[in-house]
Amino acid sequence: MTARRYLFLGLALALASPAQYTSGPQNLEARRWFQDARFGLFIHWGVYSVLGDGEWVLNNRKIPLGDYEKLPPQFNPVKFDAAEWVSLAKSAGMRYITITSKHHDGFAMFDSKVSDWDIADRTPYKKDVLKMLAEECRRQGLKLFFYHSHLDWRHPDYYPRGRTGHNTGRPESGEWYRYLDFMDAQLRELLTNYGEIGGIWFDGWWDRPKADWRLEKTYKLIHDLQPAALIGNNHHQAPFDGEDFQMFEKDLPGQNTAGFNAESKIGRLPLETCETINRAWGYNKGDSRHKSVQELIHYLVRAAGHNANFLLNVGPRPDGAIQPEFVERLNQIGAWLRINGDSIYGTRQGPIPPRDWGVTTQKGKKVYVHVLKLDDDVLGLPRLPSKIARASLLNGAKVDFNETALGVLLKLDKAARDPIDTVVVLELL
Ligand code: FHN
Repeated sequence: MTARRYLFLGLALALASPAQYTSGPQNLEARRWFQDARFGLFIHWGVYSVLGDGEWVLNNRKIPLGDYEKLPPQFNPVKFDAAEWVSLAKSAGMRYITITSKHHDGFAMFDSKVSDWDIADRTPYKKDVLKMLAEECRRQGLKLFFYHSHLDWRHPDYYPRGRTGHNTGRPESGEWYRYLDFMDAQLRELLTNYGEIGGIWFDGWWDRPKADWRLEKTYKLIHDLQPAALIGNNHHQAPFDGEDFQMFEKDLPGQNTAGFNAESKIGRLPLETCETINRAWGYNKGDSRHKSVQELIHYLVRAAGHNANFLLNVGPRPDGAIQPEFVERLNQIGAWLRINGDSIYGTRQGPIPPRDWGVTTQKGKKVYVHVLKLDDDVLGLPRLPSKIARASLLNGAKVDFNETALGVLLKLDKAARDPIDTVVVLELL
């Protein structure tokens, strides 16, 4: 083949296959930070909270848009205090917050200039809550991520319709690419007007899995504006090109008890799993099935043992208060983390894969064995990658162990065990 032909072939191949995304040093650093952080606060908040029936109420109750538009005038969160929310997350031991900038109802919780369907233009409160949160997060040293819904039940150009949002009374017409332009314009606002953002947490792709979402263009826009911003997309699939982390909804990576993750293949990106305290994401006044502190700590520990962050949700009330059942639980998790945090923050999955009795995490030469349930006074482990120099509890108390060619036995008397999580530190040689 002549040199000209090679050149031609090369050009044709380059045009046929779009360039793969390679994350730069700032982004890689942000990914490391993200993995070290391990624990974040998810906040689902919007005008739906006025009805106190979760964030899907527009779709579930088949509310005509004309009626739904009566909610923003009733949304006046005078008790919202950004400093209090961020302090609460901090005292829970969380290192970042992910809040809904726009959920499926399309309502922007920020002052958007490309729409008036937003908190500043439609509510008596008028203030941009995301701006206040962004400033407060910076002040208190937490990162802020925005949850942004691809799916939109109100925008006229979200057409053809997907699986949901059919009963809101929109005309059966619309210009799909005009909708995507609108979404990109709002994302540009979020990545321009709120300082350094941790990243964007997309959701709703699954509403139209076959559609051309133009993700490459949207992801490029985000990374061009803020190269360190991490993109995750709750599409329930293996990660797509251009994404920086992968999330699992209501399940640990690799599991599918909630039914969202049948197609979620674990990729090679940092992982996150999200869960609710009761059963609802957005405020639900009738839902009092709150998980116990122990259940929530176990979720955090098991997530770390699966190499994943835990993003724990609250759905604040329409007046801006976070209900006491949530506050109590968050504070108690924080108290636990102040004692046990070394075995969670900055760790990665340990050498023993997750087991029924618990999980392992690891930082350098320290392996943390999290014993969450044990019937006997002895725990048997398979052989570790190197010999154990010392075994102790996190408070320094010595743990007897026996290392043989077959594996390791840890002596864990009931009296010495912690009812929530007995953390044994194995220092490897
Ligand atoms: O439909 C949403 C739901 O309201 C909520 O935001 C959760 C959070 O993971 N995700 C979606 C369902 O996959």
